[in-house]
Amino acid sequence: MSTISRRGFLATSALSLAGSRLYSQPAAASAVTLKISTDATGPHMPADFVGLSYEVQQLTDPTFFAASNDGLIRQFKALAPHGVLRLGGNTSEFGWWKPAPDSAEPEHSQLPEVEGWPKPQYYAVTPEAVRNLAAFLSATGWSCLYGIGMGTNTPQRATEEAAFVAETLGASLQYFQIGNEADFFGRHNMRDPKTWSAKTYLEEWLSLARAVTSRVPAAKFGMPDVGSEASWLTEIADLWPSVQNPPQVTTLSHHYYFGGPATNPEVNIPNLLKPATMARVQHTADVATTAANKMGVRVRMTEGNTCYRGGKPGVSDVFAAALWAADYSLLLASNNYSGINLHGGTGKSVANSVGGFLPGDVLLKEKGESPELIATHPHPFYTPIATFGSEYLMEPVAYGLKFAGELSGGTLIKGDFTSQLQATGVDATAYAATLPGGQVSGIVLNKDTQQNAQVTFDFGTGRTGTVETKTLRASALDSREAHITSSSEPGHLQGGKYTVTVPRATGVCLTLSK
Ligand code: BDP
Repeated sequence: MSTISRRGFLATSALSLAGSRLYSQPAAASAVTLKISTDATGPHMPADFVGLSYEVQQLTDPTFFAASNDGLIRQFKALAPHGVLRLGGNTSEFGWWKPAPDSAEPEHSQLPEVEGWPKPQYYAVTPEAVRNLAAFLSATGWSCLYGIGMGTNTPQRATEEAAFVAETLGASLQYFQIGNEADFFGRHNMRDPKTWSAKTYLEEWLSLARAVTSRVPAAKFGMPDVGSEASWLTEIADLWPSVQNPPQVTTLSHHYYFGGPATNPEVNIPNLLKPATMARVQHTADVATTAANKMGVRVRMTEGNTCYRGGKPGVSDVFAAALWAADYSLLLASNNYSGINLHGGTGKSVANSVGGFLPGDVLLKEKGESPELIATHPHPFYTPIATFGSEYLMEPVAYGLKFAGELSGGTLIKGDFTSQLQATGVDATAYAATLPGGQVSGIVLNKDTQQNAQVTFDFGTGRTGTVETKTLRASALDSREAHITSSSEPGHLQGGKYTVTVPRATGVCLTLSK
């Protein structure tokens, strides 16, 4: 790490200017009353809703996911007491299972290089890495979605790996995924684009999953883990009734990146936070949940973030990403998703997953930023937990995920809260849930750069109790920090109501005691 202290880092003058412009107008407050009816029960948000996604290649350093990696374990626990670690990414197509130190490396397919896709460099996944992963999961209280390769794998190797992983991870293994973003295999020369489709994918997937199931009868799966084609979920759900002896699929999965790559000017803070962004998320959720309902399973967003190919400095690594992550997570929870995994890891593993370098670094160099300043950014830029030397730090995007996790384990309360808020002209969203302990929590995310929102929660006349408040905030949307602070004193309801002012670019979570 450079000599510039990461936490003491101040935004560059360009960023500070942008920040002051974002906050230059006096704030108006728009007032709204949200009726919180605990009878209006919506989806259950699992206790382990919050998750992270890492490249399978991360396993090539067996000391990373290991019981000895205290710093990383601390960050996982700080993010969520129970979370889900997903291993996958583009690099999962280039790993091979090496059961013993003297196992011979298989012959690999000769693949041409494709921009934005890993160079065809293969690496071994070893029993040591999987054993250490098991200990890491026990130490964190997290479970795992384990990614087995599809692009260059064979049923035999997939089966051997699955058998070892199932036995070693035990109850920490939620399910296997086989293949990452197979909908892009045509584009990436992994398969013949002329014949590759949801149907041919399903046939190939079934041959691998059936092989795994023959060795591990209790094996569960999530699929198809598409990068963009949500229509594959629809097609698979339509084809599923005709599948003979179907493997046990518990989850339909897809990925989501708001935009990309870093050089794309459309990837900016205003676009990330505007209501139309979440309207598109809602559209995909409608497609995905319709397919999942048909199959009697749930949906999980297994890999995503603000900006593909490793993120964009000034968007992915700033407070705006925290508000985005909180809102995105809760919108998916209110659509009955079982969880979300934001992608990240070390700079090297993610750079390898996209062809060897991060476009965000090129962008910073072109802007004339010095190597010392570039080193103060997290690498990859979107990573929820950043690695700085031997230190691990939760980035703003992780604070957003953590904040959304306040409702984990709860039952969401139905209501058109967001529409009501947005009808007043403020870019804010709201969610509410009954928590397992009987408390009621409401979260307001004010993404507006100008207006404060004055929100009255109406819990019903006769309801009494005290209110604890947590705030998700930073000095500006483009600040490289995020904070979650708690109220020092509890508040009180008045006539069953509680009013809170949610300043622009701030999130507030209030929890009413049982
Ligand atoms: C996804 C890949 C992942 C990459 C990520 C990115 O699955 O391996 O790291 O994009 O582009 O499509 O940042």
